[in-house]
Amino acid sequence: MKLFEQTWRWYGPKDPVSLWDIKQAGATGIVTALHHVKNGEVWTVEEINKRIAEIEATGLTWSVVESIPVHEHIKTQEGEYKKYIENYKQSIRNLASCGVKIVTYNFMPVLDWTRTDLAYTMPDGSKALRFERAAFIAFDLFLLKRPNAEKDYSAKEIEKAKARLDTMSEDDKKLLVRNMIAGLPGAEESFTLEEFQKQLDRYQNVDAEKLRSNLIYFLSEIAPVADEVGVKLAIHPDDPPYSILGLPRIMSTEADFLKLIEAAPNASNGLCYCTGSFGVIPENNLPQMLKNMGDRVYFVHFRSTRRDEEGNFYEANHLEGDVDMYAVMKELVLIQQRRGVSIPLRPDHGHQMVDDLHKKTNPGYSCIGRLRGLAELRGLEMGIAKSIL
Ligand code: DNO
Repeated sequence: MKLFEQTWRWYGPKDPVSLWDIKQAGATGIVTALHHVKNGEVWTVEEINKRIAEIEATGLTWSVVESIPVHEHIKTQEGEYKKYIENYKQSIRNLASCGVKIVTYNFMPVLDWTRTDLAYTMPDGSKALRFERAAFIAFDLFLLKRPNAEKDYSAKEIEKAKARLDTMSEDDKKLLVRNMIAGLPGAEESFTLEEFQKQLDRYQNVDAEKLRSNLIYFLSEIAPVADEVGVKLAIHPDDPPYSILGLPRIMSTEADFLKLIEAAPNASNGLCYCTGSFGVIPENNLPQMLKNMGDRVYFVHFRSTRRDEEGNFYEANHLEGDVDMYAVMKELVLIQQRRGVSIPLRPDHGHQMVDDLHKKTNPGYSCIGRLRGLAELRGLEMGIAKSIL
């Protein structure tokens, strides 16, 4: 019986969650990146091996890279993007030569994931991550003051955002700005408001079509290298999965992903199936997506969100929220048996809870909430697998 490989994201030696904590959570595979290497530079064999030695000293394995960042110039095809693509290829080759064979990346302009609130109090006292649309629009219109931003919203939304702004103290505003642009864990960059607007401006002439063609170009360059050295590439969907701040989005639906496969059918070209990101759009039928794209799923993030009609969502406990975890897990169980492989899966995000409420933790990446998530997910999987296989 093939069960998922239990993995855990670790931010390296500075992560307040230690490798021993992770081992005690029951994970065997580590998901990490060389966060200290500058975006665009080659990951050397020496640095990769150093990280492997740290991980293996605890009896764990470096299973998945999350992520090798894609330099902004590759996304817009400016400046030295060709050099950055060559560096990316070299990093893939170096990782393969050290035995690390799954590489996650994303192609989101400027920002990786985005939330307005990193400590939203749940009824049980734990803290969750949240995206609140009125706060987000207030940020865009009144704090960032993005030129022409008002065109993206209805009069009602603008009014609501104004009212929301009026409830905020100066500290609340500062915190919102920081949450939006200072970089969440794993994000590649952090900015001041001015720098941020400059980054947005770089996309003025890059619409979704252009961004997609830049991604396809990038894939047409790196996928043959990945094929050759046996590395699987796993693109992460957009989070949230729709356009924000006037930026184009190209990886939010099944159709988006299928276009990539059509354009670059290489065996290495695959998906990081993230229920939390895809799950924010009600039209995304998650079990069906897994059914249709299962052969290309090389890495899995499981988490659930609860959305409402206004476009707000918060991150729910792993088995709650809008994602039908039973249905997606069942598909995953079937895919693994069919393919005869254990797919690496990690509990994505978790509530800050229990003792972690008194500690400084990485938003979404505290220990106990993810430990709870992983425990629930492995139990769910075993229950399904033993009853159907
Ligand atoms: C957030 C993560 C993302 C993800 C990247 C992949 O918690 O899922 O930061 O790692 O988008 O490149």
